[in-house]
Amino acid sequence: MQIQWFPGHMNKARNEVKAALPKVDLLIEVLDARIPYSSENPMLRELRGDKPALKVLAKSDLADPQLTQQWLEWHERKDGVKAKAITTDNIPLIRSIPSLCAKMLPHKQGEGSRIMAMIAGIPNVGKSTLINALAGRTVAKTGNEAAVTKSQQRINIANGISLLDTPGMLWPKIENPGSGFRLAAVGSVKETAMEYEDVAAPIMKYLLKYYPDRLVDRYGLDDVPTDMLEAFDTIGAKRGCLGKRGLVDYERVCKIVITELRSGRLGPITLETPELIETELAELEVELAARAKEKSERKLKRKATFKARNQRT
Ligand SMILES: Nc1nc2c(ncn2[C@@H]2O[C@H](COP(=O)(O)OP(=O)(O)O)[C@@H](O)[C@H]2O)c(=O)[nH]1
Ligand SMILES: [Mg+2]
Repeated sequence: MQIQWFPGHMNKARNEVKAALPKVDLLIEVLDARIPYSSENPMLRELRGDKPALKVLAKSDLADPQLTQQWLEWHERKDGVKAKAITTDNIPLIRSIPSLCAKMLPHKQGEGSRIMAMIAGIPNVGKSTLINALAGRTVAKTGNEAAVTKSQQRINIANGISLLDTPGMLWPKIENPGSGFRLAAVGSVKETAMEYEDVAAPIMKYLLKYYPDRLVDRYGLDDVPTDMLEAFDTIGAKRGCLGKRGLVDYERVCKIVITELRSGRLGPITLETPELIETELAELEVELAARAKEKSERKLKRKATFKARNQRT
């Protein structure tokens, strides 16, 4: 499954974030705690330069607490920035963010000086919800991503911190195919750009490996299914997803599993582990190298053909 992102959109998003950065002292990058690697924007580190940053793993109520801890450590180690898990309905946790930001910029503390912060992240990670939670009132529209508001109001939050009311919009990871289906599974890809079956099949394989008991509990199964197909067949039958001739309607059962996963009804689940990502990245490197080799061989062949043809004339 490949996410379609157009270079024009990506450039526009990058330019908007770039334009806002000079006014900003600190960047808060929001990630989805269920996919703490795949919801990261590959470009942001380069864009922010030396500017202090805080990574926030939002929706941690939907994620596996043990893996959230591992991912926080992973991000802090990799980027040398502070990382924090939040859920937007936990007010004390939200209140700790401004004081954390203030501590990151000690030289900016003092009378009259304010710290300007900007929230950035890919669609659907919880940026607007976080802005509203920090502001203590509704200033940003949540849910469906609206067109970028041009206003960019400053909102005073706490501890001498001001926040831009419009989040920086970024695009998701597009090279790693594994990231693609996980982004779709949590709802960061438009429904029209995905097929439930393409998303649910690899997700089911992951669930069978990492969370088999949750499947057994949720769907009242007698045993852990031996493979992905058996899982959909059994769950489909249990949920009455039978089509013609009593065969399981895979589209329907796939949609049920993805919907229940998204809403947290399968329990708190994280869809990637640091080890899994390391493996995928190593595989991706091999594939990209193979693609590059193929491309350069094609180029050489074309040159040789051109040369041979034109020597004869
Ligand atoms: N369970 C849960 N849902 C959240 C949390 N934060 C945001 N959401 C939901 O995630 C969806 C997307 O949030 P939104 O703030 O619009 O994301 P944005 O596109 O990054 O601005 C909304 O339905 C929110 O209600 C959270 O901490 N926990
Ligand atoms: Mg939003």
